[in-house]
Amino acid sequence: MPSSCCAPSASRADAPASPARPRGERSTRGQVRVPAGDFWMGDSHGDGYATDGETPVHRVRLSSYAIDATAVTNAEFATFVEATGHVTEAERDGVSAVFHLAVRAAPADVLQRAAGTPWWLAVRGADWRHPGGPRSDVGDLADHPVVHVSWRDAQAYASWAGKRLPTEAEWEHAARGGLDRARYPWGDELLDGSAWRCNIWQGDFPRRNTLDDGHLTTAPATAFEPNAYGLHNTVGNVWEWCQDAFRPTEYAERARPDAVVDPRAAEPPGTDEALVERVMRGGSYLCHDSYCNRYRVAARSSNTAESSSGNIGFRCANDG
Ligand SMILES: [Ca+2]
Ligand SMILES: [Ca+2]
Ligand SMILES: [Cu+2]
Repeated sequence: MPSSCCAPSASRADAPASPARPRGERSTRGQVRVPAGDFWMGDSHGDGYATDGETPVHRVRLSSYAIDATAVTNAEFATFVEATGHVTEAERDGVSAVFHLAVRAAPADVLQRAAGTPWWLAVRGADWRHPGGPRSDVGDLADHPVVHVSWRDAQAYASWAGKRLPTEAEWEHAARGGLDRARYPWGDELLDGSAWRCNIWQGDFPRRNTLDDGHLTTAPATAFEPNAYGLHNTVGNVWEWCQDAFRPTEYAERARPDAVVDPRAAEPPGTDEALVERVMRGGSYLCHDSYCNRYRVAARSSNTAESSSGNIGFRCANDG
């Protein structure tokens, strides 16, 4: 199943939605402003997986908006948790998905392998404070993106912070940084010169990582050069939740001669909120040509709103 190849879905016990909390006062701290404009959304290169729905390429017009320059970090998420007492879905459920080479847990805490993706292990006690499992912590990772957060956790953070999640169109427009129809935030070539420009996988997936880019799992949120809009690590590092519900047919239904204005996916009616497939963008430290080339600005993936794993995080946006 393409949507689970980079990050498995959780099947959590019935859990109540997070308690409603007062919304924080609007804040654009850490955000860059993206001016109103048009761009071509989707895969102009024929690189994508057909089932992901990266085509047809279509013209999109966006109002101006603001978006975080980096993914939300562990330090930022810790401030939120201190202020609100928020308990993430992974903490409440007591389990989250960890890449096999990143597991730091007693054997008894390694519960199962994900079907079809045996490099994903369900680890008891893996959560945002313990990204590899109970024998790990975020002590040295304050400036790394927070992971093991579900879409619903991301919503709770954004609301508290006076922000919101980006729409899928906003995410892609910002990640492109004005380079129309390019593959990556810096152009069309993965490597220009010898230095890596993003944190993905080098070597033989999933066993041997040569660490050419310096990172087996997450890199600091500001690692690597930002794009022309000032955004770091849109592609690679961690997948990033977007606001929209995911449908592979979304672009096909939008395509029309004139630009689509401020698109957002319709909310699916009558579905359990926890099980709605939500868009994730940008790929992660596990992406590799041989397995999943979703480290491109056009690439799309999804997971259910309750899911979490060691390679999914988020950044926030704002109107205006
Ligand atoms: Ca890497
Ligand atoms: Ca990313
Ligand atoms: Cu991938």
